[in-house]
Amino acid sequence: LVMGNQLRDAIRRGELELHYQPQYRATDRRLTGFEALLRWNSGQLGQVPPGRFIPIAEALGLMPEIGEWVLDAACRQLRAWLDHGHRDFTVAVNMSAQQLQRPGLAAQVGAALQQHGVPAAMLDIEITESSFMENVWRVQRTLAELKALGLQLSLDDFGTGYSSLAYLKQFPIDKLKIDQSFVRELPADAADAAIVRTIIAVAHELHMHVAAEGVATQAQADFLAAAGCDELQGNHLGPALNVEQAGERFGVGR
Ligand code: G
Ligand code: G
Ligand code: MN
Ligand code: NA
Repeated sequence: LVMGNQLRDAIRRGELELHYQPQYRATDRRLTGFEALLRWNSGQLGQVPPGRFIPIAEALGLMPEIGEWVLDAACRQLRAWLDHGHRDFTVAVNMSAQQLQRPGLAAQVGAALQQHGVPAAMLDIEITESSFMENVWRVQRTLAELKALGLQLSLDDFGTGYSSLAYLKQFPIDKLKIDQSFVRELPADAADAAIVRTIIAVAHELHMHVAAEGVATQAQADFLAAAGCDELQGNHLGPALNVEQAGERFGVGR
């Protein structure tokens, strides 16, 4: 497998990079943080999207090492922005179901925060509903350990997996991220509008924040803000940016 062999050396060759998609408070469009998104610029294969290489990395058992690289890179960048005097923002890191199955994840996250001198509350970990499908007891313990560090937990792609409202009761989730498939046809599609309003209501009733992703138009942003969605993320507000471009987003209100 060409991709597997290339992927094995990607870290050593410095081919991995994090890009940062800005997240904004819906009411006043203040920057609240960034989602870190992994990019692989392969010398042999060119740009490979994470949707293609992460499943292969998982199959080959390379994800623990790549995940550790992501965590370290995100915490290092958080520290760099803190050192530039930026305050009151978070960086969100995606964790696959497989990563959450590994014992010792919370200790690893705690060590990365400590090594870079980053307050835990500035780190947001995005998990998906698929994480709850296997070894639910282990995942529950890992999430409790992560929460005990003081970081934030977000449930990504919400509504697309095998959603059960029981999960929201069972796990210490701080934020629901409405999947972009429910945002795409807003505001025209009545079913999507109803689903989005309902997710917002459930989240707020359970004292969670709610974010929408894939916000691609002004009309979508306006609908979501009016519906009470707390945060907006998407190409209308800003695509995933390289580190320099992301840094320019601080203090630039929209
Ligand atoms: O940026 P974008 O289309 O390319 O991301 C596609 C998917 O890859 C997203 O669902 C995102 O959560 C996932 N992804 C991006 N970066 C990471 C990462 O560092 N770790 C994991 N596990 N998933 C990631
Ligand atoms: O973690 P996850 O599934 O949520 O990754 C988010 C993905 O969505 C990233 O790959 C990001 O580039 C992509 N994305 C962000 N905003 C938009 C948008 O407005 N439209 C579309 N089509 N994709 C988006
Ligand atoms: Mn995500
Ligand atoms: Na998502």
